[in-house]
Amino acid sequence: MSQPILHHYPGSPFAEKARTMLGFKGLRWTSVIIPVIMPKPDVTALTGGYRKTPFLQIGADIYCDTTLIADVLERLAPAPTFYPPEAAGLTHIQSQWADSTLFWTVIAYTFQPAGLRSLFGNLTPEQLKAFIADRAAFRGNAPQMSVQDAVGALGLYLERLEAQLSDGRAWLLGGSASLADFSVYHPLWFLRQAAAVAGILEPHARVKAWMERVRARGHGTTDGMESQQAVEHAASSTPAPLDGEPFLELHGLTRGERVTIAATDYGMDAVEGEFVLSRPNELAIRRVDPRAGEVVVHFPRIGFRVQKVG
Ligand SMILES: N[C@@H](CCC(=O)N[C@@H](CS)C(=O)NCC(=O)O)C(=O)O
Repeated sequence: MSQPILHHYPGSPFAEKARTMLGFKGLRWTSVIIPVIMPKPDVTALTGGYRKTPFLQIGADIYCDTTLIADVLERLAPAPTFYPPEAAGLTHIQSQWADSTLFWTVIAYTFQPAGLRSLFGNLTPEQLKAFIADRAAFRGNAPQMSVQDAVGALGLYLERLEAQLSDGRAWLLGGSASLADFSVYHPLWFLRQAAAVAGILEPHARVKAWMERVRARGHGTTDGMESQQAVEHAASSTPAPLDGEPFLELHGLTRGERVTIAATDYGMDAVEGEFVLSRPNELAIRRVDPRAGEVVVHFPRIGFRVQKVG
């Protein structure tokens, strides 16, 4: 199997989640830096329209969303695990809370004027305008929150995380790291980038020490690649075979039907193709792209909607 390729950009919190997950697994990976805003022609060639950051490529298989990327990395490198038995169930529950509620609370909090200056002070007014217009279109059903509400909520969330660590445990769910650590880490990492408003972390000594433990695991070892090369790599690869895979029939849809798959929260651009994989926690479609050739695009089941075409 070829080395995993992460398509990402440095300032993305979810990309930081993926980078720290790769570091935890001690994996060697290829880094492709993608644009921060649309258009992203090489991204679209590979994903068929999904535009969120990051995504993972293995040959001609494209894995969208960090929840699924975690499962793929777990298959590639089972140890150390993201899913320690002592935290079974809770791992996914806390991770889902952090990737949605905590993430959007941090976004609302950091996007107050002083935070915006820390984060985007280096952009020209035109670049900032383009970024704001891009993200307004991207927002979809994402939760909206005032800065005042976000200040109150974030303060409480940080207190709760501090309480979770109060028995001296090294990781959020016990003595072993789990996926929850990476999901809670990335919004707080982003908060730190907004230096002018990051003081809200200060009273939380255990949270800060825990963040340092996650950071210290690093990002793994990387090689670089241009996005165009990644498209060529997909074109010269064959998707992993899916023969003999059980197909979970929900919504009256069967294997081989033409469907679209789209996120239900935000960045809801639909990807169309032939429905080829339906596992309890994973969906995939096969599509043929003029540049990337035959690719299979995979999504987690939770947070995505499958619809029959026509
Ligand atoms: N549920 C997704 C969320 C990804 C996400 O929201 N990524 C942000 C960047 S942190 C994004 O796509 N922003 C727009 C863009 O990069 O074009 C995941 O877990 O990967």
